[in-house]
Amino acid sequence: MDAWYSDHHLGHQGHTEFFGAQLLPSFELPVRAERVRDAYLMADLGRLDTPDDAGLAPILAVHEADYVEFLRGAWEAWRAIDRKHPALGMVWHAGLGMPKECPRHIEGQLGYYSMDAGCAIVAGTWTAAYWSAQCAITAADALGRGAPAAFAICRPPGHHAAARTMGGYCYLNNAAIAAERLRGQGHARVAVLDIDYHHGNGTQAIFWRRDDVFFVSLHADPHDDYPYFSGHASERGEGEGQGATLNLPLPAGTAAPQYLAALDQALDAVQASGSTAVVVSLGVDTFERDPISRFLLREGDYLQIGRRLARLPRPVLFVFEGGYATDEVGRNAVAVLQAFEGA
Ligand code: Q9C
Ligand code: ZN
Repeated sequence: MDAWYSDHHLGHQGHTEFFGAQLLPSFELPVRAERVRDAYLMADLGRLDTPDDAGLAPILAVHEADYVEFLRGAWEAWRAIDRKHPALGMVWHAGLGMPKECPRHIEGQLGYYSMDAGCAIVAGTWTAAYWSAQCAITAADALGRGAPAAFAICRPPGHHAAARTMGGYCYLNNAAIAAERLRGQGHARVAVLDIDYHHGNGTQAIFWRRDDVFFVSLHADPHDDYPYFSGHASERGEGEGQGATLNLPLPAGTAAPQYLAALDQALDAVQASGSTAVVVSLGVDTFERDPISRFLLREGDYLQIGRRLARLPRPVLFVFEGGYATDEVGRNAVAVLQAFEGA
């Protein structure tokens, strides 16, 4: 399968996150995507290309225009206050619902448009997020031209971003944008299978009331881990989307046998959904040595995952999400693709 990658992600670096009360360099580093690209090339799976520029329209098909405008201008606005450090929100409207009025002050806007302090903004953040989304869009278009599978090496990741909210290192929801693009190609039903360690809360929210995109996710039980406020098994979608969301939360310490059993359940659900195209949110932060996660998958387990994913209906678009063990992130992500292709 071919893959898409853009160097523009390199401008999104030097951003920070809180670990308790300590402000640390973010775990979400440029080297992650470089390692995935290198492992992809090493595995000789196909061509690596830079994405086309499909413009803002496919992004605006998922995200609200005011949010996109905010992302584009946030760094410039922040510079009026602080010319040295990343922009980071610190006041939220949690529990109050989306307020009617968007604040004028950039600090207020950062809180208005975010769910947590996991999304610092630096000079290159918008450009990086834009081209990350373009990777997913161009890869989806390759499927539209008949490719059975494709790989979007996206950075920053996307699955925590909702229509008007950033969070958890994510600004634009690459997987949701790709799913929408596949819908536009005439697929009546598209599935998003999210195997990142964390619940894909943004993707779930975007498709919550829709039955044309089936969302299924395997992740750490939100009672115990980020994003805490969604991902429970009881969440099944609403309205038209009732039944089109399926969450399979797993406990800390989950290893391959339990994980693969849940994956089988997810694959059966995708099959039953009648989807004719699938987006896989491919996070490998399920790895035993991932620095922010608590599952225990080993390198060889990613081959097992890939073999099972070969049961998915085609075409399949892999969108890179999380994975923070920088030494192994490339090998683990590409192991999934290799086994998928070889199966
Ligand atoms: N110390 C993805 O994997 N961590 N995002 C919160 C902060 C947020 C992960 C704890 C983790 C977000 C795409
Ligand atoms: Zn994750």
